Amino acid sequence: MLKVGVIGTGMIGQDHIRRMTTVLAGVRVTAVSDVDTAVAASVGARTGARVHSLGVDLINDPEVDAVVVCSWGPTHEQYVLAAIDAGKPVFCEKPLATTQEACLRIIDAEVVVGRRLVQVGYMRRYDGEYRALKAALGRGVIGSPLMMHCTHRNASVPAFYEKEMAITDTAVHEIDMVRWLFDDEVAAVRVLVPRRSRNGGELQDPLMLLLEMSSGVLVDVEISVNIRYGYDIRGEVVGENGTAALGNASPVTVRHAGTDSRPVPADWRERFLRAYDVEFQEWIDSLSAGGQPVGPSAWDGYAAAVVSDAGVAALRTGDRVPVVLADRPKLYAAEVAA
Ligand code: NAD
Ligand code: ISE
Repeated sequence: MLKVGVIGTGMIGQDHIRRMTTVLAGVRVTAVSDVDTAVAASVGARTGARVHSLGVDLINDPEVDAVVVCSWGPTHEQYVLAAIDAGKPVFCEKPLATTQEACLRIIDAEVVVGRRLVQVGYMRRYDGEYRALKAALGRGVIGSPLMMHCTHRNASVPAFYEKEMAITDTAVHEIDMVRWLFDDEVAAVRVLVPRRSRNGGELQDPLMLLLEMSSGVLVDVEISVNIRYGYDIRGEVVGENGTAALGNASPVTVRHAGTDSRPVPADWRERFLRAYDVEFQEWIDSLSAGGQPVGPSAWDGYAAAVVSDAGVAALRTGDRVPVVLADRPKLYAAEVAA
């Protein structure tokens, strides 16, 4: 039984605690921590996990074999580095850290240890529809991919959400996904800004991100974070001989009074429910078998951060910004996008 401690008991922290407590096998949440001590205490009371007021005490708790970091992005680096220092595997929600320099510090620490301890929460790699899309591309029937159209719509975002977060917090999922889907790196980024939605206040909402892959594939990503009607994720690859798109499967279609309608998920918890389950079960199984995590690595977290930094620069300047990655350490050399 893998004993897990969770730092950050907000929305996704509580959702991951729920799945590790009531859905998944071979895992027990033994400790929780949050700067909001009241919320941590209530989660502890509900689950029986012990409560630490400091995240670092949770990491060093002998009843914690592995750490899950679900606090705000700017706090990730300190906890991931402390877990590496303690020699404990750490699953860190995206983004790995909020700057590429911080991601490089994490990579350096992991390289010194000489084995993988870090996995980053890019869960789209575990989603049935994205996996089917990758398999369809692998079969080659649509020929070489030429372009991809992506849509990332949130019904709303929290009050603390800032302009750049459309790229660093939201589109970062597409940034990771296309690296994995095409087994390729992003070479350059552009951002186009359409007329603003009145639902978005001071945000530049929506916006359009253009990613140029090294192969020449061009990816456009619409990011709308106040679309109101629900959470809508789409993707379609255009190849030489055809197209392949996410199925957007819906559990039900209702025809009534001259309309044909399907429910739209409310948020990421509903849309990616199964993907998070598979992501965590695979992580738990790999650690329980005594191995290293095999999901998105610190290198993937770093690469996504470099592209997202380029996206923020493109948003500020209107320029096409090239992406330049550091040399990939040997520790991550054998990685194939699984
Ligand atoms: P949230 O605001 O609901 O929860 C974050 C929690 O972290 C809060 O309870 C806050 O008190 C706590 N916290 C802040 N600073 C802390 C610190 N120094 N130490 C310990 N706890 C601290 O936010 P959320 O929506 O749950 O997002 C948390 C993280 O998960 C973010 O990095 C976000 O990008 C990521 N996330 C990922 C997905 C996904 O689809 N993979 C979805 C949502 C959020
Ligand atoms: C949130 O942090 C997520 O990761 C969601 O998947 C994304 O859709 C949302 O825009 C982010 O704020």
